[in-house]
Amino acid sequence: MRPIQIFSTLVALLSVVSAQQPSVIPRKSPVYTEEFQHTLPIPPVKRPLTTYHNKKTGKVVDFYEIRIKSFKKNIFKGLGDANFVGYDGMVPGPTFRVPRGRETVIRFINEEQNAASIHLHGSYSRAVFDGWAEDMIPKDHYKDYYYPNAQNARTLWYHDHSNGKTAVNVNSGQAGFYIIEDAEVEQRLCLPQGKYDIPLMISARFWAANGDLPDISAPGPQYGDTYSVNGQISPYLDVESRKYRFRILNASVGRTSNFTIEDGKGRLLPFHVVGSDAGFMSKRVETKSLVVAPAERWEIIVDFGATDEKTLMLRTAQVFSDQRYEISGNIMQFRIAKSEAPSLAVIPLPNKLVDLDLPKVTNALVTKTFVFGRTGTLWTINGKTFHDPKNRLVENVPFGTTEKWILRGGAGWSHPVHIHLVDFQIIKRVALGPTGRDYLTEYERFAMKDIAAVGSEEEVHILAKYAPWDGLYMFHCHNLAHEDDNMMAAFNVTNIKTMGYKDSKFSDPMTAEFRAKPYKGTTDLVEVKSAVLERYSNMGAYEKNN
Ligand SMILES: [Cu+2]
Repeated sequence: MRPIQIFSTLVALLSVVSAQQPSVIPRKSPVYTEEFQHTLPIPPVKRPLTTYHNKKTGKVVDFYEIRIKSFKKNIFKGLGDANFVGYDGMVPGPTFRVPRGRETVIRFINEEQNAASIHLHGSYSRAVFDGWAEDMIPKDHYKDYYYPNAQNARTLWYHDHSNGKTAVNVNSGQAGFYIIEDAEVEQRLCLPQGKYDIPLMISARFWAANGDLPDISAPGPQYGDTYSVNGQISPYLDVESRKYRFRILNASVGRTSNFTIEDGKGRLLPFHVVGSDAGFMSKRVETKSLVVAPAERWEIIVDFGATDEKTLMLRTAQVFSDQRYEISGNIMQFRIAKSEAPSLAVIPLPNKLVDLDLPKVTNALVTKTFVFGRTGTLWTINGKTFHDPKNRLVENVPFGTTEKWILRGGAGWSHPVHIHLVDFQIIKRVALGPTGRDYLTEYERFAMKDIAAVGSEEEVHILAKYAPWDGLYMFHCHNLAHEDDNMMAAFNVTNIKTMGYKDSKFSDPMTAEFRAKPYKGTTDLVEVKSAVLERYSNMGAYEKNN
């Protein structure tokens, strides 16, 4: 290598280091003085209020009701209470655990000033039930969301998706887990169940000096400097010396994390990644670190029987070019006690897990490129914004076809890109500059996804089949500050022959029949069962014949 080459290589290497290690910004939030003094909260499991059995189709529909309401909670000892708005007045909201194949109707009642829209992230819901940003529930109104739950077992989450206010509403607590379970598959894989299967909603937030949530409605970066897990800052969790299944969700407004599990001497405990956004992976992947971008879900198996340590720490490191604050990298402490059931810990995980439903390219492959960039003062997709109704529909996709989409980011920012309706396969990541990665992580290679982590100076290539319904859907950056300001667009899955819809009833998200209605103050469960659930379950929304 000639001296000039060595020099330029050195410059390139240094620029990678400096780009990945932006200067440290002082903390904005108060110091948390009760680290590892509070146990990890586990959100309660939501129970249905009534159930409808459809004699004609054999389908079962469970009915639930959730109220969006404000509540106060003290977060910082010695400071004032924080004002949250959460599902059923808690953060995270209650957890849904739904057996695969049982349909649900969930009535969301909004008691608050901010209008709400609810997206069940990870579900192929019809467009009218998908949480279209303008299909909002005003104060004292309700909307019934009808979900199919026919997809393979997976960890979904429900969260606010309202127009321009998603960051504020999610940050103030509007997020919860929704799990589709498949007992047969989970037993075959010998995965930890019951109290050994724990959802972890991890959020990085800012807090105001008075202990409240700050107003984050103004445009600008919102990376947060203080982590909470299931709503608790720096919790601890008592575990037994055996295997656990953790369903990790990054519910942060903007920050990507890189998780490790460390002992007191900085040694990393290896763990297995078994599930992703779209359920189980094709094989388990052993790793010592896990990058989780906003809205991504990764399921891991941690064997606390594989260490002699009494405590371990879930830690995070800085990733991408996210603004770097003085962050305590210590997120949660595990305190390990001898197992009550040591025999379970010795059952090995199978290497092969499930067959993925990979998109097949049967048509001449259409490739489309989307640039996630900056236009003037706005975040845009190919220069377009969601707030511009005339131009926000950027693609028509013929129903049932497979397309390759190239998601291209710029320098200095990361964009976790979410495409509604579909699961996709990430086939390639290209580095566009010195800060970009040119590889897929090992766990991305064996997973189906609904979030693609596009880092600084990266291009991510994905393959998806646009099915099983037609309709108008959103795709956007899931850094919610970018999404609100205005990095979101729409695509239209259409009938091949007419480029229109076979039936627009479920395909136009603003269809009047399904919009929010005034809430009278009580719900008549007899009427719900005899009329509402019967009507939904007979309207054919989820019959795969179009
Ligand atoms: Cu973004």
